[in-house]
Amino acid sequence: MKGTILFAVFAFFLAALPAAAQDVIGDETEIPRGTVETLDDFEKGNYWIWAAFDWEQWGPEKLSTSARIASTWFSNGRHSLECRFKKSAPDSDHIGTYFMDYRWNFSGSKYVVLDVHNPEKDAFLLSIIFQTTDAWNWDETTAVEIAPGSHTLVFSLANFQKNLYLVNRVNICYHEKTPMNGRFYVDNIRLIK
Ligand SMILES: [Ca+2]
Repeated sequence: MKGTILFAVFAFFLAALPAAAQDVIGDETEIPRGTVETLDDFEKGNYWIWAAFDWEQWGPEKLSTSARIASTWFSNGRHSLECRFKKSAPDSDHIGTYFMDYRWNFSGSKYVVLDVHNPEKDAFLLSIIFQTTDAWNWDETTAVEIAPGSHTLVFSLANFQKNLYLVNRVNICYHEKTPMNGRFYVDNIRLIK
């Protein structure tokens, strides 16, 4: 009887854990302290598109096939971005990207942090690419392996500090590990100063 009650209490605490308790991976193992600025939480519409045939002038076909608002998984509010991808073909690239354009000034930002959910049975890798300055530099973070489940990703921006005054495009970049058709979800992309 005592065991049953203990188990029930334990199960209650497990169920009550907030989304923020999911594992933190990437350049830090804890969410860094600092001023938080939300880049997108997907609650006010969709400003993202996916790299498709129009990117082929820059290289082979990408694996990204759609970027749309979803409510099947989210870490804040009620919505996230669902990014779909297809498995590579012999002549295709092994990445897919999902991007948003604007002219941001992220000067002073030390980290980009986002919540990611992988509903598939296999892992993939994910990085963030800021295309910066009028030269459109390709400022890419180290890719992190995304196992099935939910994670908070922390990427250091230490290598791009001098370019952050002008960010033209933010790319979420999927890197294929096991060829598969699938999807992942992204929510609460924020910058930490
Ligand atoms: Ca959200």
